[in-house]
This record gives sequence, structure tokens and C-alpha cells, in this order.
Amino acid sequence: MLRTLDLRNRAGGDRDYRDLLPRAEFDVDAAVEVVRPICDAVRDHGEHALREYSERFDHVVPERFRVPAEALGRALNELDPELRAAFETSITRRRTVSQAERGETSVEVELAPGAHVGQRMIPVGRVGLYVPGGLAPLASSVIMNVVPAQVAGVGSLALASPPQREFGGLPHPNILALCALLGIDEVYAVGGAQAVAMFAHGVPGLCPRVDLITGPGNIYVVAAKRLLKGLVGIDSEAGTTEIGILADDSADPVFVAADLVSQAEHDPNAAAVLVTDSEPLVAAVAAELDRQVPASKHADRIRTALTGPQSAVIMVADLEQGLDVINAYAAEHLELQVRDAAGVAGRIRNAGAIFVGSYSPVSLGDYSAGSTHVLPTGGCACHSSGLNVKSFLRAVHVIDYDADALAAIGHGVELFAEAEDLPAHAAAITARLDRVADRRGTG
Ligand code: HSO
Ligand code: ZN
Repeated sequence: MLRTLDLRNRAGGDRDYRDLLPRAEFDVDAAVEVVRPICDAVRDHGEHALREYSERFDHVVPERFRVPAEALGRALNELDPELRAAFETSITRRRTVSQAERGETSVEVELAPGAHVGQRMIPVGRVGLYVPGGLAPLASSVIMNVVPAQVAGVGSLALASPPQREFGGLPHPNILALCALLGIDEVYAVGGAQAVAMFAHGVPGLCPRVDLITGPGNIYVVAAKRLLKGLVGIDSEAGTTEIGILADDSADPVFVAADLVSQAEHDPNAAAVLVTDSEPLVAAVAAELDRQVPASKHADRIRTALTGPQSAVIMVADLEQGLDVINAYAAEHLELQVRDAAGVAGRIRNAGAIFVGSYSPVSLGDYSAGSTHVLPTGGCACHSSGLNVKSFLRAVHVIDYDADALAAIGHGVELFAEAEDLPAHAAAITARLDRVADRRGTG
């Protein structure tokens, strides 16, 4: 089912492989032009525009875009107790890891007597969290967005998710139940680019504008985030799901196939890439895919994803080449199903998240491992991080020099400013040095 790309005779470093590796088409710039009029209309016409796009894209117009408190309470009451327990486990684990992520919150350095520079981590004031509806409404994304934001100390949190026709224009009940469980009461039944525009511009009488928008979404959501970035902050541009697996002949083909299938289930454009030096493993995985795919509920989109140009088996000569290739690919999710997986994990430089060994499948991380599932896709893992507590904090430097401390280095600053031909910068220092000199003269 997966095509094979044989790199065994192509020696190179990880940068050499980047252009050879398969990747889904994700033309955000083209989608930006599609969403521009939508975002402009939400800015200019507020709820009126939301109504029009809801009708057009969601095929339902919610009675009220702000989900009433009773609907949140009802969803929680009607939640199956066992599922509730599973939600709670996931929340607890993500929260425990988030608290550790927060780490040292402020630093203070004394550079010389009276010369202090500190750094304070200040939470973003108001955040808009987006939870997709799409092919499968991802209730787990509520946890992945909300928990780190709460642990960071964000004061005002709003969440938007598309209205669902089958639920009378409300977001999926599991999404609402999770909001209730997490204490989020500002929830909007608004989806797609419209939701991003609502958060970025604000809608009078409905939703005050936010400072930062986070969360995954389809290409139109990503495009709207790209368009409105600057006006509002965004997290990374999470695109279609990807799984990369580095496996050797010790890997279990049942697990490897199941994990490739699991992420292919998200979307016909999802990417599944297996990097291995073992021909017997490739044969066994192929046989497993032939068995597992037809038996899957979403066989059609899984098959489309696995046979698409973005997915492949990549044959490498050995583990060393496999590491170069997998570092070049910079997978959103990377599984290591190799001997000494923990040792190999230490040699991974580019991946959104690393899943170590046969019993840490991506599906575990999608729900309950304690890690985030909002991760950089499309190779962005070589420069960006997944959503975490720090995504909701700003590092603010605090500069506190007294007169003597400034006087001690002031002349150098004046010289520096003059070297840049910015004499007014120098003058701001000189004014103070003169004052210190006067005081010293009279003192
Ligand atoms: N694998 C997806 C997240 C997800 N999977 C949610 C299931 N539910 C992107 O990381
Ligand atoms: Zn998933």
C-alpha cells in the first residue's frame, strides 16, 4: 500500500535529504486568499457575517453563538461516567506535566553593584482556543489547549468550536462536557476562519478580542491565523497530521502498521512515513496493512492517506542513515521502534514529539500520555515547539540600574550610540551623566 523510496545508495547528511522526502501539499498562501474576505466580513459586520458563514460552511446556524451555561452543564451531566474518568486521567496527566514545564518563572541578575536585569514570565491576558470539528471533533484538543493555558495563569480563556447540525447547532457534546469539567464557561459555536477572525478582531456584543489564538485546525483555520498574525499572536501553524516511524528488525509489524493506520485515519492528506533498514519488516508491515486497513471503519480515507505521495516506506542502509533521514523529515510525531530506543531518542534533533519504544504509540500521546498533541507539522519541527505552558507566557526583561551603575558604563553607551550615528540616544545618557556629575560635584 505504501510506495517505497530507496535511499540506500544515497549517502548524505540530514540537510541533503530534506528535498527528497515526501510531504503533503499544504498551500496555506492560496487558502489565505480564500479566507481574506471571510475575515474582513467578520471584522466589518460581526455577528451578521458569522451567521452567513455558519449557514454556508456548517449548514446550521446556532440559536446563539455563545453557548449557554445550561448547555455546558447538561453535557457534563450526560457524560458517560467511564468516559468522564478517562477525560479526568488525561487532564490530570497533562496538568502534572504542564506544572513541570512552567519551571523557573523569573530570573534576576546583578551585573554590577546597582545594575539589575531580571526576566519575568507574564501570562498572556486573553487567549482564544480553537478546537476543530471536521472529520472527527477532537475533544482531546480541549484538554491540550486549556490545561497549559490555565497552568500558565492566563486570566481570560475563550474557546470556539464549529456548530454541529446533529447537535442542534452546538459544538460536539464531549467538547462541551470537557469545557464544563475544566471550568471554561466562555464557549462559542463558531468554526473555521470565522472563529479566528472573531477572536482576532472581536465581535461587538459577543466576543472581546483576544491577544493570542492557539489550537489546531484545517487549512482555512491555519490560513486565517497566518493572515491575522501580528494583529493577534498565534501558536505554530499545525497542519495535517504526520507520523514518522524509525524501525529496525526488532520492531513488531503489527504495532508499526497499527500506528501508521492510526494517524492516516485523521485525513486523506495525513502522512505516514516508515524509515527502516529491514526488508523483512517492510514485507511484514505491508501484509499487516493489507489486513488492518480494510477492517478499519475509515478504510477509505486511510487508504487515500497511505497511498498518497506524502506517505512512503523509506529504505535506508542502517540506523545511522535512518537517523539522518528522520532528522531531515522532522516529523510531527516520531516513533522509535528500534533496539535501545531510549538511546536513539537522545540522537533525535528534529521532531514535534518523540515516542520511545513499542509501548509508547502516538495514540497514547493523542489522548492521555501527559504530553501535548498540538505539534508542528510540515517540517516546522526543526524550528518550532508543540503547544506547552511557555506558549502562553511572555518573557519580559526588567531593567533596573541606579545612578551610579549607569554612570559606571555610561560613556561606553554614548560611544556605542555615536558609532550608530544616533546622537539622541547618546544624549539620553549624557543628560543623566551630567546630573550625576553635578550631584557628585556638590555632594
Ligand atoms: N494526532 C492528532 C491529534 C489527535 N488525535 C486528536 C486524535 N485526537 C494531531 O496530533
Ligand atoms: Zn491522532
